[in-house]
Amino acid sequence: MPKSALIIGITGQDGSYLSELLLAKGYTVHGVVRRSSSFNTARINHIYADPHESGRRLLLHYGDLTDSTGLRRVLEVSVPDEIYNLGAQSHVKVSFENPEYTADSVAVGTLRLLDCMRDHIQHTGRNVRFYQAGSSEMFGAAKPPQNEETPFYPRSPYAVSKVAAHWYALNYREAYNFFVSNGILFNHESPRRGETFVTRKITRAVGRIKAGLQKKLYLGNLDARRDWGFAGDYVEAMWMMLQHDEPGDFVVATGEAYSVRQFLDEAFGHAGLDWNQYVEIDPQYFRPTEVDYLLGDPSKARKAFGWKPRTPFRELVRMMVDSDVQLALEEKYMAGRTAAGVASSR
Ligand code: NAP
Ligand code: F7E
Repeated sequence: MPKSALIIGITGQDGSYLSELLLAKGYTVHGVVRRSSSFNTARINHIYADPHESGRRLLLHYGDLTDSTGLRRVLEVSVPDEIYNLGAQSHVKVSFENPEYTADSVAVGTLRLLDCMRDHIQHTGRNVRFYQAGSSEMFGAAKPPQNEETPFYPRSPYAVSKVAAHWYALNYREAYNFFVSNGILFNHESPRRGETFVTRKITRAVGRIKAGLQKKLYLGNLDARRDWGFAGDYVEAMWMMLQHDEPGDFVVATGEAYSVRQFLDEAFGHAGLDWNQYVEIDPQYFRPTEVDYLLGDPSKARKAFGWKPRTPFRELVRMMVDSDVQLALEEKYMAGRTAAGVASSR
């Protein structure tokens, strides 16, 4: 029987890659989309099929992690074999501005979803597996390298909320013997990464500076070090975790860390530019409490189900720069067409 999956956070970076992966494996994919006054489905438009078409395997439902009634309804309608909870207010700096909403969607939202699943399993007797999107931010100030045994030391409302979600998930595994796995994923990026995360902010700027659309790039702490991988590789680990014999907690990382400064070297260098001429420091991008150094040890995931990263740092940066150089050229072309349209209408 083909499987069915429910993805909360399907419109995000990871949701889009995971949907592609599951559709390619023959799954029917249900996704939860938030109601928004503007379109928020840009990352999944290429796999979306109109509801009037027959044989669709991607189905979208309105819902929100802050609304348990809606989540319950989506679960009953979609009847999934696997649930992937990727939904979150996922920006660390924003979580200092909106801590309460971050806790509500990330921590309590996970609890709501787990409890909907509990009722669903108990009244249907079905087996449902649950993936929780945990984060290396949970390690925060803990000394690198970090693995599954490293104690959490969260440094932001986002990270504290992810720690709570991690423990809710673990508690549902132990209390009810459910198949619930926590992925502890280190930073993963792609051309679909949100534009306010540092990697994409940099590669977008490289493209726009090259195209003459931007003069400066304002950043915060350039000394922070991160273990950056490719999102396409990391969604495979999520899926593998739910196919494994036993549920558990697994670190997913590359085992290499680079500073923001090194990311700048690589990204601007690839475009033939010197970042020192364009980058300025703006203190508004500093965080009240920073996470200095994240470096993951993914050996448990490798041993348990054979996952390993495929995309090295350099290739990742180049992929993102190439994509954003192209995007900026399209942006410039469209701006030119609009300007020409305005001139000819006068
Ligand atoms: P992302 O691009 O920010 O996507 C987040 C998704 O969650 C979007 O679909 C968003 O919807 C949705 N969402 C936000 N608030 C919601 C709410 N209240 N109810 C339902 N959905 C909501 O994040 P990502 O990079 O794909 O990451 C996926 C998950 O992994 C997140 O939980 C993130 O915290 C976690 N994570 C990410 C990384 C990383 O490096 N990328 C590392 C570790 C963990 P809209 O499109 O409408 O905003
Ligand atoms: O920051 C520094 C910043 O926002 C990385 C999320 O996906 O990964 C992500 O969280 C570093 C930090 O990612 C700017 O201070 C400097 O040290 O790209 P980021 P993050 O905070 O690591 C984890 C694993 C998640 O789970 C999260 O959901 O870069 N930095 N200057 C800057 N960061 C930003 N955003 N903007 C700057 O201008």
